[in-house]
Amino acid sequence: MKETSVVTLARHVVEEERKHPEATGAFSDIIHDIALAAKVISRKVNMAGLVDILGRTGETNLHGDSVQKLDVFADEVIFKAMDHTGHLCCMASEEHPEVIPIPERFPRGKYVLLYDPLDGSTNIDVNVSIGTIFSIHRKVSDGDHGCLDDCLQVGSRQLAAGYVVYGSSTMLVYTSGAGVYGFTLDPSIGEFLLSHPNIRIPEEASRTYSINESNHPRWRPAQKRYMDHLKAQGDLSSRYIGSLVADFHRTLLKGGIFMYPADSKSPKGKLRLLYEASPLAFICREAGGAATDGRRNILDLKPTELHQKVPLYIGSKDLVDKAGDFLSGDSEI
Ligand code: AHM
Ligand code: MG
Repeated sequence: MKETSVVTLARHVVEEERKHPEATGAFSDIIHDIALAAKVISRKVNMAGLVDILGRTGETNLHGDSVQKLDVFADEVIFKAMDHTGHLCCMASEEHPEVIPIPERFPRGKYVLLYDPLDGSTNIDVNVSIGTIFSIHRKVSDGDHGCLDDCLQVGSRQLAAGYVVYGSSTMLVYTSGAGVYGFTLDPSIGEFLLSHPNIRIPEEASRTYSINESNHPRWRPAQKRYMDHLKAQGDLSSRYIGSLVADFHRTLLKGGIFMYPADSKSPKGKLRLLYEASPLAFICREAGGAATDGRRNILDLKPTELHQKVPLYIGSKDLVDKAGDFLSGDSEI
């Protein structure tokens, strides 16, 4: 019989897990539950264009229900998909100021989930791609309940990281430290199907640089010089969506560099280390790319607070390294 060429996310994760005889299946369960949450969020995101018909956020819709903001909805969907499984000791979300405990009525496990439920949500109104980002660590604290120490781990200790981009298709991309795999949601059967096996960031292709150039007046001189350098290369196009997941996804598949530098208004940058920079840096490294804050590897930074911000330079290694050459003299990164 002809071998089937369709690989679902569930099959892929189980086959990967079989390579580790010591694995308990917990990790497969976590990915499966994240994928389920992603499908629910995807369906809701696809309805966002009907907002004028069905009711704006803060209003009551046709059915008499109050309409929730999509990022709050996404946050709740992920929490509720993960809270009862017995695999997590706690969670942390960009939407919550503190560590989110697992409700007492559920068992707790040995993993931690950090997530940005709906990144780039200002783009919802204009039908532009948005995303979800996640990061999984092993619990390091003693005791039954997870705590801040479990969340504030250096990025290189991530067990897995991934994102979902709600674009022209919905895609889930993840790594558990053995290659980066992309799955496209087939909405007709409700399954993520392997569409991008073993993603490697291309060396040379249609590469782009990606940055919000309107911040130029606030950049430091070294950043301005690096931008001039990129433009002078002549072989890079400029693209900026304003949704990190979508900008990163393009950079991963096509090559190039995404930057959100520090500037005079945001001396620590805008993006969050734990929910945005660190998981994407882990994926990028696994795909042969790199990520720094201008000087230091993002994956070596020890977080000191949950919502810590960090400048981000991520993408093709040569371009990220070159940014470092320009910025290394800048003592104020
Ligand atoms: P958010 O988490 O509030 O959505 O903000 C993060 C987003 C990223 O998706 C994107 O890269 C960046 O903010 C865009 O910022 P700006 O509008 O300043 O260019
Ligand atoms: Mg975000």
